[in-house]
Amino acid sequence: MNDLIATYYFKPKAGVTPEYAAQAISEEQTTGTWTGISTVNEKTAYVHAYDGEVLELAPSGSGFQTKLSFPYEIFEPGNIPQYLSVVAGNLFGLGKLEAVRLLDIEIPKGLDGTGPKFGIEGIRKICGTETSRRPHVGTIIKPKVGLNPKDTAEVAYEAALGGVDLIKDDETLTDQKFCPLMVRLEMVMDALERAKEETGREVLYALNVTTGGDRILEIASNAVKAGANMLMVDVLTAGFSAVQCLASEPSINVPIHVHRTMHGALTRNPEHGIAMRPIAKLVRVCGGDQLHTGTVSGKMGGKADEILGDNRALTGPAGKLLTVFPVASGGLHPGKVNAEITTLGNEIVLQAGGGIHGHPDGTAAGARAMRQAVDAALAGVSANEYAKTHIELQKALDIWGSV
Ligand code: CAP
Ligand code: MG
Repeated sequence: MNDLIATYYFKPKAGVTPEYAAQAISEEQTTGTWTGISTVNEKTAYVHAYDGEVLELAPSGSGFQTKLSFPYEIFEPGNIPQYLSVVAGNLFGLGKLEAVRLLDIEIPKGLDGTGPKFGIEGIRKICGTETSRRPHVGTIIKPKVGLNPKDTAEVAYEAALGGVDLIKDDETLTDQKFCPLMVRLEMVMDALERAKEETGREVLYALNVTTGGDRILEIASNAVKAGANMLMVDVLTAGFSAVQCLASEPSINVPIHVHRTMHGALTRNPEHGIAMRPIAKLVRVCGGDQLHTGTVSGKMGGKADEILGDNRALTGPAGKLLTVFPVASGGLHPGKVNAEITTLGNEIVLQAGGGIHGHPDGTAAGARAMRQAVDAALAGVSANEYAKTHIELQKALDIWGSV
C-alpha cells in the first residue's frame, strides 16, 4: 500500500465508543467534519476516494491504539507542513476525545523526500571516525548567551583541544549585538583551525542560523561562504520548512544539526500530543543530518525504549534516505556516558554543556573527561576504574558522581 499510515493513542470521552472515536479522527482529517455536509452528495461522491480508513483498533493502557490510513493522493509530495496538517491537524482538540497522541507515522515512497546530504557516514568521514565507530562527543558553548565572539572562540578552542567532535551554539544564541553571528563564526573557525594545527583533527561548529523564514537562507549562504562547516536550526521553533529549506539548497554543502527547543510541550504527556517518533521521521525526510532525540540519564528525563525507537527511526533503513546522527543532550556529564552508551549504542553524539564547562580544571579538561568516559565505556571498564589512571575523569566524577 502506498498510503500514509499514522498510529494514534486515544481515550474517548464517556459515552463515546472507541470505534466512533477512531472513525471521527479519520473523517475529521480527510473528507468529513463533525456533521453531515451538503457538499458531499451524489454528485460529489467521488470525494470518498479520499476517505481515511481505520485499519486497526485495540485497547492500549487506559485507552485505545488505532492505525489509520490516509490516501496518498491527499498529500502534496514534499510539503511537510501539509503532511502535518493531515496527521497532526484538528484532532487534538476534538470534544469527543479526552486525549489523543500521535505516536508514529509510516511515510510511503514518493512522500519521503530526498533526506540528509551527509548522514552519519558523511559526518564520521569529516571527523575521521568512520573506522573507529566511537560515539561522538559534542559540547554546547555555555553560558547560553552573553559571551562575546572572542571569548566564545576561546571556549571553542579549548573544547577542540580537549577532543570534542562538535561544538554548537546554544538555542538562544543567534545574531544578537553582544555576539554577532558572522563575527562569531569567523573567530570560532579561526580558533578551530588553530586547534587543528595542534591536534590534526577536524571539529564541527554548528552555527545557529535559526531565524525568520525570509532571512534563513541568506544567513546560511553567507555563513557557508565564510567557511561554516555545519549549521544548526531549531526544528520546532523555525519549523520543518526551515530544515528543508537549508538541506535542499545545493550550495549549503555542510551538515545540518537539528535542535528541538519546545519539544517537551508536545511530547511529554504520554496520553496527549505528539511523540518524538513522527518528528524524527519528518526531520529525516527534510534532510537534517543530526537530531536531538533525548537522553536516558540526563536532565530532561526520557524513556529508554522510546528514545531507542526514535534513534532507530533515524538510523534504520528508510528507502534511499541516508541516516541521521542521533544526539543525546541535556544534563550529561562524564559520569552518565556509560549509561547512555550501554542503552543507546555507539551511533550517537553525546553532548554536554555544563558537564564540560563545569569541570574544575576548565573546558579542555572537561572535554578530555568526556572522551575518557567514552573510552572507558568502549573498553568495558567502569568510569570509576578508568578514572584511577585518568585524572580529568577522576575530577569530573568527584563532583558529579556516576550512574
Ligand atoms: C544542554 C542544552 C540542550 C538541550 C536540548 C540546554 O545543556 O544546551 O539545548 O540538551 O535538549 O540548553 O539545555 P547542558 P534536547 O548540557 O548544559 O544540560 O536534546 O532534549 O532537545
Ligand atoms: Mg541548549
